[in-house]
Amino acid sequence: RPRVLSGIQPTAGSFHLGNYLGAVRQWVALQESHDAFYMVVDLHAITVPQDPAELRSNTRIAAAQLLAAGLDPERCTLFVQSHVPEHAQLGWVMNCLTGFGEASRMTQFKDKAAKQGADRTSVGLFTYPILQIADILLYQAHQVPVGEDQRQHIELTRDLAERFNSRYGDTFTMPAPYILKETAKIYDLQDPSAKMSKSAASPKGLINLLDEPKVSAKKVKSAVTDTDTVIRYDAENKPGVSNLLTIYSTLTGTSIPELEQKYEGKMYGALKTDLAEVMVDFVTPFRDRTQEYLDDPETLDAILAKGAEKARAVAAETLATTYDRLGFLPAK
Ligand code: AQP
Repeated sequence: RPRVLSGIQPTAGSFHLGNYLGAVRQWVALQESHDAFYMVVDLHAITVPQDPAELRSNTRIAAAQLLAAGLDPERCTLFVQSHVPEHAQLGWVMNCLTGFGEASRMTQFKDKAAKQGADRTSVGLFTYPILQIADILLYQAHQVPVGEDQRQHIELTRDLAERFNSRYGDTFTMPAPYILKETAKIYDLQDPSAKMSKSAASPKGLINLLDEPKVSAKKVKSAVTDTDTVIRYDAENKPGVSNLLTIYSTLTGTSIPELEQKYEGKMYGALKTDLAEVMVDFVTPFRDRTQEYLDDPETLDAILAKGAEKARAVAAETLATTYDRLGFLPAK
């Protein structure tokens, strides 16, 4: 079976709809056909300041949400990144192979650093794409299911795999991004030109899966659309309506043409009211299942411990080969 690897940050507590539709949903599907490794990336989380108690709690909440979304520890390997020290170890190696110039071109870093200001930006945030390279290469992943915002990092990962392999001999599998066109980028409900993001300008545009369902329903109902009246998918000219159609279609499995037909001659209000209901039907059981996992932290921690053990077996082997190729003297 081909291998997939992906990760999600435990920073905000709740996942948002963009995380779910852009990434986690694909993770659930891929565990059926792939040898799948999924992790909660706490090492990435500390690239910005975190409260220790909150980070610990949010890490469990993230794992609980992944299970609630449908990850099955019998079908995939679910773990916490810091439980596998090889990530930081290979991360250092990759830091030494990456050019300062090429790291400086990462647009995610530039965007985040611009929001924070130079004085508040850590070197860790600058090098986080390089840690991501290590995350992927450690597992010899063939595919990396992520949202569109991560594409540039996967390209850098490919460059580094190629560089290492040509310099030191074939060591790493060449990974490819796995990005579904339809859900590659879910947009902010208030500003459909921006991606839905936890650091959005206004919380009104962000659907947090663990919010009270009625809060999410209200956000859907007040989504920004346009002054036209036709319910039609046209990402360029009607980004707000198109985003709602994408969300509706993905959550219900109804195709966009079918939805366009269903809402022919109807007002935007009808679409929003129905989608609000769809949203409530989706988040209500999701929240309940997440809470069930959180109510039993021992079982949750045991799942993560078993996952870390499985992940370490693979990661340690890759790291040992890498160290050997680099010419490190083996520890006796
Ligand atoms: N709006 C989105 N549409 C599609 N996919 C998205 N992802 C994030 N936002 C969208 C995908 O979710 C996965 C996990 O992302 P992360 O843990 O890196 O979270 P993040 O990028 O920190 O989430 P935000 O909200 O985008 O954070 P900020 O505001 O800090 O930039 C990834 O696969 C990502 O592509």
